[in-house]
Order: sequence, then C-alpha cells, then structure tokens
Amino acid sequence: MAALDRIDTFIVDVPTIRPHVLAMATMRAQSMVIVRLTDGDGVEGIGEGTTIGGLSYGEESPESIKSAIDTYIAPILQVCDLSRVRATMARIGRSVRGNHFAKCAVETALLDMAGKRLGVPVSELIGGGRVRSSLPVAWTLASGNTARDIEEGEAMLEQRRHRIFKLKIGKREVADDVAHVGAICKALAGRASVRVDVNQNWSEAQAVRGMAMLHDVGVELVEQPVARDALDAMARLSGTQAVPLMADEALNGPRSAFRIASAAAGGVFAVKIAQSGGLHPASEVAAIATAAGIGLYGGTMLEGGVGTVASAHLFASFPELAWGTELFGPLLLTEEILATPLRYADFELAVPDAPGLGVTLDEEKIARFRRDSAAPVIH
Ligand code: MUC
Ligand code: MG
Repeated sequence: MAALDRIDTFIVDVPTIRPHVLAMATMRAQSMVIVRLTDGDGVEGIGEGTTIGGLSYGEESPESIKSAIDTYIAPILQVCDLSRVRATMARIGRSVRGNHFAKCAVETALLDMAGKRLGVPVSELIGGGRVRSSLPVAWTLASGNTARDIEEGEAMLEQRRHRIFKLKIGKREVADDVAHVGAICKALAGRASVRVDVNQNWSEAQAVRGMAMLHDVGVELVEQPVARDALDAMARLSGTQAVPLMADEALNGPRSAFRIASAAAGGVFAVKIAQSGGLHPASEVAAIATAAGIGLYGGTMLEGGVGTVASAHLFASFPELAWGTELFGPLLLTEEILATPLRYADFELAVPDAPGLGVTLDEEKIARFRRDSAAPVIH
C-alpha cells in the first residue's frame, strides 16, 4: 500500500520565445499546473496539466485545473493505494466528472511514482510497452508574419531540429490564409512537409473552399477545420476532400474517438494525453484509431517538460505513428523547468529510459516562476 504523504500543486508561468499566434489567442507565456505527489516511502511523482490561452481553447483553465486537484482530487488520493494507478483513477472518475486536464496531471504523477517503484520507464507501463526510443517532432510556425515564419522554418531545417511544420490559420480571410500557407509551402518545397491547424474557426462552406485550395498549394493535412461537435460536417469533408482531415478538439477520450471513427469524421487523430483525460484513456483513443484504420499523430497542448515527456512515453508505445508528433512545447519557452532538458536532435525527441518519467524539476526555476509561493500543501 502506497499512501499519500504530501501533495503540492502550483502554477508556473514561463514566457514564450516569441508571440505564438493562434486563431483563438495569442500566447506570450505558458501557464503550467504542476502536481507533485510524495508517498509514505518518500517516492515522488510529478505531473502537468496545461492548456492554451486561459479559457480560449477549452473548458479548463490553469486556475480550474489547480482548484479541481486541490479541492476534489487530493482528498480522494488520501484514501487510495497510489501504487494502483488505474484503480486510483477509476475512483477519481466516480467522483469527478470531466476535468480531463486535471486528471491527466494526477495520472501522470501516479505513473511517474509507479515507474520509479518498479524501476521501469512509464513507456513500459502503458499500451503494450515501448516500441520506439525517439519520436519525429513538428514545429509550429505561428509568428503571425509570413517572412518571419519562412526564416524560422529555414533555421529549424538548418539546425536539423524540425522538418515538419504546422501553420496556425483560421483568423483571417480564407484566401489570405491560403496565400500565407502557399508562400511557406513554396519556400520550403522538397525539404519539409506542411500541415495547418484551423482550431475550429471555419464554417463548413469555408472549409470546403479552404481545404481544396490548401491541397492545391501542397498542404498534407488539415487539423480541426470546423467546430468540435460538427461531426456530420467533418464526415462530409473527410469524404469529399483530397487532403486528410485530422480531428483534434473533437477528441475528448475513447467515447468521442469511437463516435468519430464510426462516423468516418476524420482520417487522422491528434492524440493528446490531457484532452483524453490521461495516458491510459489516450492509449485507448489510439487503439480505436488503429482498429478503424485512422492514422495517428502525437499532439500537444504546448506543455512544458513534464507534460511533454509524459506524452512522449505514451507515443513511444504506439506501433504505428504515421504522422509523427508535435512535442516541441519546451522549445517554445524561454526557460526549461527540467533539471536536464529533453534532448532534441536529428529532427527527433529522445524518450528518456530512466525509471518513471525519467525527469526532475529544476527547483531554482520552479521557485522563480511559481505564481503562488504559498500554494496549499496537504500533509
Ligand atoms: C493545437 O490546437 O493543436 C499544438 C501546437 C500548437 O502550436 O498549438 C497546439 C494546439
Ligand atoms: Mg490542434
């Protein structure tokens, strides 16, 4: 029996290296909720719950994630055997509806502890175990300026850091967005692949026009062009457009994955651990996709080092990962909150093989960027 000795939850705000311009928000900093659990034997686990742009991306904010953990999840952890990760998460699920990002942060910390206790990396504890030790990583060009995006893309290619680029569109007129994307496709042609993310900002009519034009300029994938609950429109677009449609916001765990797969409403799934409610439910999302012949992409909520490495452990267990990943979150931040930064080289991210997540926090950075140094601590 591993009993909870201590839980510490806090928000860390770290500036981005440049403004990150998305359809629904422009990010100048990222706010990460970090949860740290310690059991009676002194084994520690860390997890992260991070969203984008406050409440502009989804229904949870950094503040609501922290409050859900402190107020509702922490008392449940106090009566659970923390070594039983799935049983603990099932117990939490019976008392806490939704709140997927908060649950993901807690499940990540439990898996980190379980891996340390068993002496294996988290990637051996989920799915069928680890099948790869590094992952291809896309970068998002979203400075808001075409020339600057091309310059940034060139620099990433030169450094051999990224050769898959995702462009954030949906804020401007369809034709203006297509001109922007077309210019980048032309500049990087033959050396990189280009995808776009509309973050739900098109109507179906705009998507019909936009997807056809994007296909013509060389875009290989269009992510969440319409509203997340517009499954009929997603199915029509998937059935008629040459460029594949990737579901992102529409995916909120296994049940939504099953609905989208049944409706043929997406040819590719962006699997996100936070949106799915944790690594185990995200692994079920991936299994449904694979069974339905849907391609997999390892998505991000632009988490810092902890959420990124947790995602990497899960994606390392996917036998098929046709579209790679976008686990570049820590690289968008001015400061790394891990004691040893994650290793990006030759267009890939190395998945750590030490027990648990295989990372530790940089305590000096945490103290510096922690929003509330008097965060509640339960003993
Ligand atoms: C999203 O919607 O996919 C992922 C990469 C990025 O730049 O933003 C995110 C969120
Ligand atoms: Mg997306």
